[in-house]
Amino acid sequence: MNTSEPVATQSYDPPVSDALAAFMAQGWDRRLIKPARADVADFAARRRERIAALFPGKRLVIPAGGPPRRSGDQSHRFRPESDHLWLTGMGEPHSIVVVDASLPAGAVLLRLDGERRDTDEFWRSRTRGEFWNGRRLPHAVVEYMTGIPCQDLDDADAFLTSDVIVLRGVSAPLDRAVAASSADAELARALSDLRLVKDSFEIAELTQAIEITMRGFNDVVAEWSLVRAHGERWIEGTFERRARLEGNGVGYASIAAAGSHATTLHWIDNSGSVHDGQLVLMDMGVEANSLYTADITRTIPANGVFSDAQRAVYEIVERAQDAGMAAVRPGAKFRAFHHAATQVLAHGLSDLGLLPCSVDEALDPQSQVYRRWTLCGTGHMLGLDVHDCGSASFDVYPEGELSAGNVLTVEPGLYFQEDDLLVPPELRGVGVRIEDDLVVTVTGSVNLSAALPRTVSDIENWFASSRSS
Ligand SMILES: [Mn+2]
Repeated sequence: MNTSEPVATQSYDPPVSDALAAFMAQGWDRRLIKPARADVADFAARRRERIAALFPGKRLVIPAGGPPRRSGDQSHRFRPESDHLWLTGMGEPHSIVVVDASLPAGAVLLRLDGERRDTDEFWRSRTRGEFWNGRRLPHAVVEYMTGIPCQDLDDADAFLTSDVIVLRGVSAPLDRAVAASSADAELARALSDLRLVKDSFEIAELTQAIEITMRGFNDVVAEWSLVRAHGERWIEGTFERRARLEGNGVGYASIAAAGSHATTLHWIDNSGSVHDGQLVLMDMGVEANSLYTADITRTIPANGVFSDAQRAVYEIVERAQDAGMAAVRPGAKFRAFHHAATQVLAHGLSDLGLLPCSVDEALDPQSQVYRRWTLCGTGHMLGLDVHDCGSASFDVYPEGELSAGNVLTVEPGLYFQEDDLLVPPELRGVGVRIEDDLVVTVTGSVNLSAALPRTVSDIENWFASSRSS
């Protein structure tokens, strides 16, 4: 059935000849309508060239993964694997990027195309259907955005030849489809090694994530009377509202830890109340829409003023962080800032009369007894993942040297468990951590989160001014 009708020309329009009509009907290609090329596209292209150069003649396969199962038939919101995002600037569920210099554009993006209506998948599939999960971009649009040719995910087998190297542990179907190789771990390591040094796009995105995070902390302090009324849950909810408003969400599970909860390093229940006399430790970071995350910790008194004992502990940690941050510069060993900070912590613990031996004895690698109260390292790389580049070579990170473009946290802490008989009662259940995010520059470093109140007086003023306003 032909449902088309001749188009009536308005009487005042010029008549249309058959030749014009035929001429107008040819010579178009809708794919030439170019959406904006993503800002990250050129950076991602260079990243693909760099990883390809490390594996000459090889085919590298890096999946984005899919939404993780929560319970029953429910999934968590999808968040792509960082290596995939870093190489493509895209992060669609189930997508796979193949990097191979022998391919026409050096890479191909295997993905679910948009607008398919030739099967009933679009309205029936809970996992892939557009009517369940939202419209997908057509291949042509993604090609313009990324500069990477796109192919249907259903045609992936043609690209998964026998000797490919796969980023494992991200996509179970892909892991099953391709035999494991000893080179797989090398690929994960090489990607982490390359991601250690951030390009200008990444520094800008991290800076934005940190700025949003600082606004989130300010939101929490501005609502402190509600925190007092409702406890840790109000901290989590208030911060995460800011994270969703201006970013993708939080970059890791927020830690809102009042009183002795702060001595649990990863307290993420955030279900406790907040009482006068407690310190409240908040370790929270916004993940920007580009999926770069901040990671900041502040420890503040519930009633806005430090007690003498709390101030003594806090100022030890503050001095340790000062020493740590001062040791962050290009050419320094990665571990140097940790050693600088722990020196101060050990001296502080000695000054508090807690060490069972001299400071030198405690710092001896054969002893390290001060770690009863410091528990963990002093910082880590930061980027698309909060603990970034976790697969990097041991001799590059953590045994390597810092270089310009590294972004890392400096976060010393002291943690006195509530059942610790070796500390005086007034310190039991006190946990203090201070964490800022630094970028290594060619001459030293810049604290990107320096605008957030940090010293004892800054924090007490922060409270006083937020209450009066
Ligand atoms: Mn951290």
